[in-house]
Amino acid sequence: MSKKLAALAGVASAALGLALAEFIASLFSFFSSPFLAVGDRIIDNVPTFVKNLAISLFGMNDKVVLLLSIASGLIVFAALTGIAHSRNPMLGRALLALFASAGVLSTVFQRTGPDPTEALPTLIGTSIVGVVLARLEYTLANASGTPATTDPMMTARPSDRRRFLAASGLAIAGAGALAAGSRFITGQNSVAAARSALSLPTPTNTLAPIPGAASVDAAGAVPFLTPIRNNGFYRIDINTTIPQVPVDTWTLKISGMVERPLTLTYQDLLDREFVEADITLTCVSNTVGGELMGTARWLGTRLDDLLDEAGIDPAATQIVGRSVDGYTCGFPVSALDGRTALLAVGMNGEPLPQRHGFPARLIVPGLYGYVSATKWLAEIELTTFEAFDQYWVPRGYAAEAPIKLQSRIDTPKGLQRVPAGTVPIAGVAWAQTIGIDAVEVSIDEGPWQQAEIAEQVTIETWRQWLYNWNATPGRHEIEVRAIDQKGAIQTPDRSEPLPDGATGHHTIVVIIEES
Ligand SMILES: Nc1nc2c(c(=O)[nH]1)N[C@H]1C(S)=C(S)[C@@H](COP(=O)(O)O)O[C@H]1N2
Ligand SMILES: [Mo]
Repeated sequence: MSKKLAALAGVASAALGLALAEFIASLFSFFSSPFLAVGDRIIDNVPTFVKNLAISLFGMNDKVVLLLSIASGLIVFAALTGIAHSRNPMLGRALLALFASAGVLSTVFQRTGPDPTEALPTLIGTSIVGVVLARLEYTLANASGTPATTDPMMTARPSDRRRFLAASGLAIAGAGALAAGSRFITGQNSVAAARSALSLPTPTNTLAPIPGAASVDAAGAVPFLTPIRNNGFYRIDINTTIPQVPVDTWTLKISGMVERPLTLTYQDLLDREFVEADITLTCVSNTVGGELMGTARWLGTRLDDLLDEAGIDPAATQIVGRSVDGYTCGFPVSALDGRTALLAVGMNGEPLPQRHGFPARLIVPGLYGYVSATKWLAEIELTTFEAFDQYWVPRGYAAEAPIKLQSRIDTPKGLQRVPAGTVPIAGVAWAQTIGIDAVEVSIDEGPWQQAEIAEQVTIETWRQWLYNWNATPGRHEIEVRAIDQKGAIQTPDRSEPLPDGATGHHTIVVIIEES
């Protein structure tokens, strides 16, 4: 049988089977999408250096790249299965079984624990692949009345070949229709609708708008509050798609080493006292000069008050946040030292966006997101560091991770060409919970010069800085460092984000041209 036609039979049958499995999964909320589950299992099991490489190559498009790679891998695998099946049906079936087991294992073994019923969509889909593949290849091989191993292209009557192509086309069209159907069903997103209908509680401390004096006057400086729109605020999590959490059935458990375990509904939560706070959130994967950070005006209820009501057992050392996506964060009880640790429901004046953890998440100033900022929060468990390792700990990251003293140059950009004269160099510096005292700039490894620093909004946010440089033509190096309010000077020693955050000075090269 022609290799090309056998490959087509493989791809057409796999498309139909996979689309059917996805369609069934979309119909019933207790099934997860097999395709996305494979992505999730890859994310969980990929070595940490590969994850970091993916972030540095593709940034926040890493998930799209992952899903496209899985899709292309599937097409190649389906084509090979079609060819194998036409030569040796047993081999074809073995490959199909391999295909099925990837889907079954990925869906059954979710982060939240194994669930055998999850295998169903994949098993139904794979059976369809098997039947359709055999049927298509039979049409071709049998049309000529010759054994399956000879090439029907040589002997098949044109009408048989046409029948085969029509059947394959039909299978692909059917796959398209099913895929569109499941997209439509998952697109009927009632969570998004419920979110936009919510009205947020009024805080007891309505904050004034960010004062103009908190920002520096330089084109290219970042806005003090990071806009959420157009994915302006970074998103990092372990999910291929954004978890959908309906507010009407959402509850938050407070469990473990507490005197009074609590369960709160969303309404119970809204009935609490709320505060607004400006807090800068930072990802441990942020490289020196990187953009995996942002500042928002969060609306939340204080975590220390809430846990006081539950009554923390004095022997507890770790606060673990558990999420509906199976993710876990963990940070020391001692971090509740008066800083504005929040159970947040609002961000920049709107309900938490779904990608940032709707309906509720944790925000703890001064701790990297991975240990503290649990999105789509489901449970807060009091435990010890001996008893529990959060998600990233077995993957090589530190169990405790305060945000390191850092600074970043936002303008000019590295390798930018700028006319000679006064060039504003500006950026941000941060030492959440301590505060920034000074920022210094060095040109071409010359002496450290004081930058102007903008007003400090709170010690839980970044602080903007500006240095007006009298630039002369040539290639120049600009380096920045920060000094915190305890007098610590930012270290020049370079270290990678793994295991507890990058260090080193942000240094860029610019080309100054004759003006
Ligand atoms: N449920 C859940 N929460 C999570 C994560 C996750 O993968 N799942 N990632 C954490 C990490 S590593 C960071 S840096 C922050 C990022 O929050 P953002 O996406 O809102 O910027 O969320 C944290 N909370
Ligand atoms: Mo992170």
